[in-house]
Amino acid sequence: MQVNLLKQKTEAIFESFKEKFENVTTDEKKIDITLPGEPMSEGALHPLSIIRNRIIEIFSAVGFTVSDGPEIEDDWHNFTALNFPEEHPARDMQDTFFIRKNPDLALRTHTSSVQVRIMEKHKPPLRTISPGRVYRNEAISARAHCFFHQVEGLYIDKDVSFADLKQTLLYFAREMFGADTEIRLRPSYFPFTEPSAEMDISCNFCKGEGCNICKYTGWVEILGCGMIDPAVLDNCKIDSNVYSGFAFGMGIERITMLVYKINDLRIFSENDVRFLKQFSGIG
Ligand code: 2NL
Repeated sequence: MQVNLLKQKTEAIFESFKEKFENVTTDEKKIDITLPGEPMSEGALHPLSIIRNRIIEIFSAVGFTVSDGPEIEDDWHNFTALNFPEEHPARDMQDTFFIRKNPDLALRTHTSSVQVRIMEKHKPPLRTISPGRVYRNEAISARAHCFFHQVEGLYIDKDVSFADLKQTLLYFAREMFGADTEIRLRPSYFPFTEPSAEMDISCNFCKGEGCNICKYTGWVEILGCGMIDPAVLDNCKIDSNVYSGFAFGMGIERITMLVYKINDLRIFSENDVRFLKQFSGIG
C-alpha cells in the first residue's frame, strides 16, 4: 500500500517535469553562447617547486647542469664512497631507513649519492647540481621531517680553490636573497669535505638589528660546503693529484621557509589548499 503511494507520487512528479520540458519552445532550448563560461580553477606550483626551480635557474646561469639519481641507494653510493667510516652514526638504523630484505639498500639520506654516480661516469670538468627528495629516520617536528628536499652541487676541475667556492656561493646568496646580502663561512665538519664550512647569510629581515629569525645574531645559516675530500675523488676514480673541487648542500625547505617566512615545515606536506593557494601566480 505504502509502496504504491510512493510510486504514484513519483510518477506524478515525473509527469509534471516531462510536461514542462516538452512545452519548452525551441528558442528556450538554445544555448546562449554569449554568457560567460564557468571559471576553471587554476593549479599552482608547490612553494618547494618554486624555490627549487629558482635555485636551478641561478646555478644554470653559471654553467651547472642538473642531475638526477635513484631514491633507493646502495651503501657504496650513499655512505662508503663519501668517506663515511663504518661506525658513523648516520649508518645507524635510528637515522636511516634501510630496506629490510636487503640491508645494503636504504632510502638515500642526501643527494650526494647522485654526485658520486656523476663522478664515476663522467670525467672533469664537472659542474652539476642535484635537487631531490631525501629521507631520514627522525621524529617529526616543526624543524624536522622523515623526508625533505635537498640541492647539492659540485664543481671539479684542475685548480678549483676555496676562493671559487666562496665566490660561487656569494653569487648564489645574492641572487636568492638580494644584492645587498653578505655571507659568512664558519669552520665545520663533514666526512666528505676537507676543509668544511657552514655558510650564513646576513639577516635581511632585520638588517642586522636582531630578530627572531636570526636569533638576534644578524646571521642565518643556509648551507654546508667544503673542498671535496681527496679520498672521495679517488673513490670515484677521479685523480686527486690532478683535480680538486668544491661541494655544497642545502635544504630546500630551509631556503623556502626563509624566503616566504614560514615557521613550520610540516605545512609543506599537509596538502592544505589554504596554504598552497597563496603561492598561485608565482614562479
Ligand atoms: C648540508 C651539507 C653538504 C656536500 C654536502 C658533497 C658531495 C660530494 C662530495 C663532497 Cl659527492 N661533498 N656534498 C658537501 C658539503 C656539505 O651538505 O648541510 N646539507 C643540507
